[in-house]
Amino acid sequence: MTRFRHLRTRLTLLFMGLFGIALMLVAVAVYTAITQSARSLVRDELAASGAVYGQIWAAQSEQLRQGAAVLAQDYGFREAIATNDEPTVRSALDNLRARQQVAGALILGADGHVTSAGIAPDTAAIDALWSGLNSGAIEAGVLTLSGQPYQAVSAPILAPDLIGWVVFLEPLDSAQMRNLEQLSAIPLSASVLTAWAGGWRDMTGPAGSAVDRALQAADTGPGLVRMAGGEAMMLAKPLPSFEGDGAAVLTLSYPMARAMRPYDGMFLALGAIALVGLAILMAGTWLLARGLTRPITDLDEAVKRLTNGEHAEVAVTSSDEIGRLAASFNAMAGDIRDREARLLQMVLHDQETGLPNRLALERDATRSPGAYVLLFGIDRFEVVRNAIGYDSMAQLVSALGSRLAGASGARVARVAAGVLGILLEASDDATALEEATRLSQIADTPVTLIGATVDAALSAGLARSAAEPGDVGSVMDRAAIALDQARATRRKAAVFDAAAYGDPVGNLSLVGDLMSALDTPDTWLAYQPKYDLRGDAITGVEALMRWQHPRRGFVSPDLFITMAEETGQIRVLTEWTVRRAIADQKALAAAGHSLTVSVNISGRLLSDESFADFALTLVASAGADVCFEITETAVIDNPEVALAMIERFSAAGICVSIDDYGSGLSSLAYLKRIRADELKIDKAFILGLDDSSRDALLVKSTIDLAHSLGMTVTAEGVETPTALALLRGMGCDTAQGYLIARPMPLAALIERLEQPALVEAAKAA
Ligand code: G
Ligand code: G
Ligand code: MN
Repeated sequence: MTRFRHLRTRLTLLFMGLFGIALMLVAVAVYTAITQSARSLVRDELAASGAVYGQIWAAQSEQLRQGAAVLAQDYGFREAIATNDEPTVRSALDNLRARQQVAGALILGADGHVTSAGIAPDTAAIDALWSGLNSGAIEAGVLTLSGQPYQAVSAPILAPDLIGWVVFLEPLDSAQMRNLEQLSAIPLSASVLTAWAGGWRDMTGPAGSAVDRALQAADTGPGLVRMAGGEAMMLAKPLPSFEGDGAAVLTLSYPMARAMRPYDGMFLALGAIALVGLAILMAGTWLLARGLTRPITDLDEAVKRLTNGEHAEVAVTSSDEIGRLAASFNAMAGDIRDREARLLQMVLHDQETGLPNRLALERDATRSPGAYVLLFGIDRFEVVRNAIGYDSMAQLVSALGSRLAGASGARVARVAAGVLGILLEASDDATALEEATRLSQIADTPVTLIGATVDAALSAGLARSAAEPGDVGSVMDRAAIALDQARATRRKAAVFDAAAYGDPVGNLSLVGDLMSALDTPDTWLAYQPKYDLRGDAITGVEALMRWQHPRRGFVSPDLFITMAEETGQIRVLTEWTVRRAIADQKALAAAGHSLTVSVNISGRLLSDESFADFALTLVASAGADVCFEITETAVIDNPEVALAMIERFSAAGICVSIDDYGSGLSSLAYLKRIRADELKIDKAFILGLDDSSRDALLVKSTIDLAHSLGMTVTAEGVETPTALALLRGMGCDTAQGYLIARPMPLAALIERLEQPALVEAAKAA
């Protein structure tokens, strides 16, 4: 049944099947009743005809017997027989035969002599006749002459002793049978059969055995037999015969097909009525089933629509189970719709402020590709939040949001904790930037929260919604980067600058490349000599890492050091540097130059105690003379730990240097607490020494300050003799810069150290 996809088809087929079965039963019953009645009709008719024939046979026998008796008692005839007067006998026989209209007559003498008229009896027939009559077993019966059955009737001739018999014979031929057939109301066929070679003369095959079967059933009347032409009703009546018992039989038969013929029309009509009924039933059931299943079909389709996320409701047309199901379905669909709406509301809104969220803004942005996404970042968000608390911060964000909404007329979304965003329609970057700047000044008036006022500042980042070829990330990402760019460059607003952003993904893979380039010829340390102004000699070198990328070429240390710091790989890199610097220092010593080697140590590493353990062990075991230049590029996370570590370096005899002094966040407090041996003044001040008396003043006072704190001073970026002379005059201890030498590979350094030219320019200054 699974093959039928529709309930109504199944119902229709079911009903049709049931009706068909009922129809079949009725048809079988009608057919059986009709056949039964037809059979009994035929049976009765055959039985009646059989009885009639019995009477006819008896009457005919009696008539013949009387005729024969008349002749047998005739005196002259008896005389003629007794005297063997053949001509007289014959003439008497002829006369009587003519008078009685008998087909044949014969005289059978007791001595076996035969005189016949009208027939020519054969010896077999004579033998049968004589033995029957002589034994007194039979007086009348069927006698076969040359294959033709005759009704034979005898009368004894007594003179006064038995001298012979008169026998009259009437053929049982087709004419006789036709007469008999005409006596019946139904067109039956009659025939007299005689035994022949174990069967019946002229009746072979199924017909013959049908006769045998009919004979067996003769006691109960006519019976059904199967004949060559189909089923027939047959009555078989044994006739007395001179050839012995059961040697002759009368059969009356009637084919049942003929008996049923009058009903053919009726059966046809019944069949037609059944077919029409079936068709009407089919149409009716289909209509009914469709009516019944329509609401179910509707429900089925509604469920499909609901599954596809469409609106789905079904008409409630009844109050029955299906009607209630439809009503429940509608209620359920409504609930689902409401829940979806609530979910959507939740998904698209910030729970804290109720403002639309990042996703909502993103969706708006994809719908208007010409617009700009404008993000406002609340400056120093965490700091302010820690100061005023989370609840107040949420209020502050809401307040700024409604101010922005009022000023821009746009829907304000909360994109991140400290970031609000709108969609801005603008013709070009310049107008967009102007509007962004105007809007970010919105926070200039303080916001009042629970009676107190809070100052907030906004920075803005802009990005066009439609991505341009080569743009990174989503528009939200680009706007967020633009916000970072604005903050980094201390602008109120900035449009996303792809060039300035660079290629962070590429940079990330760069770090991976760098890690695998360590200990290959692609990486090495370059050394820049440090010139001692008092002794006029090279006393040390600074190790500076170099990397020749197989595809990119020379990569600036500023880039890869920063990347390594930001991805956590700086430790591996620094360990490599320290190891290599110590090895190179050994090589230098072997060449006859004992120089202090300065290695740059990132401020980031000063929170990693295990790095200190590693470095101290390595330096101690090598007995190396190294100086650690602490670069302050990154914020030192934990000053306490950093200072303790610096103490450990000092205690282990490693010279500690404050690198790039003046460019970072160095404060007097920092100088006071750090236990350093050397201060390296940032090259920015030294490069400006020639033409800025202000820089000269700063350098001079820094040198004095460092000296008074017990530190030596190194000046970086010494490019001119003038600068060197000035530094010398200011009491600077060491100079480093292009004037003396650029950073160079180890081999070049060893070569240059042999040449007095290296220090000549510096000496002269
Ligand atoms: O060598 P260059 O001249 O371009 O140096 C750029 C920056 O890279 C300098 O500030 C220097 O401190 C830093 N630098 C060079 N090599 C190393 C190193 O091995 N480790 C650390 N931490 N910084 C280095
Ligand atoms: O570690 P530190 O930041 O001090 O690294 C020194 C940096 O200064 C290196 O990048 C080095 O190449 C660079 N440098 C060294 N001498 C000079 C110089 O005389 N002029 C300029 N412009 N840069 C220098
Ligand atoms: Mn340095």
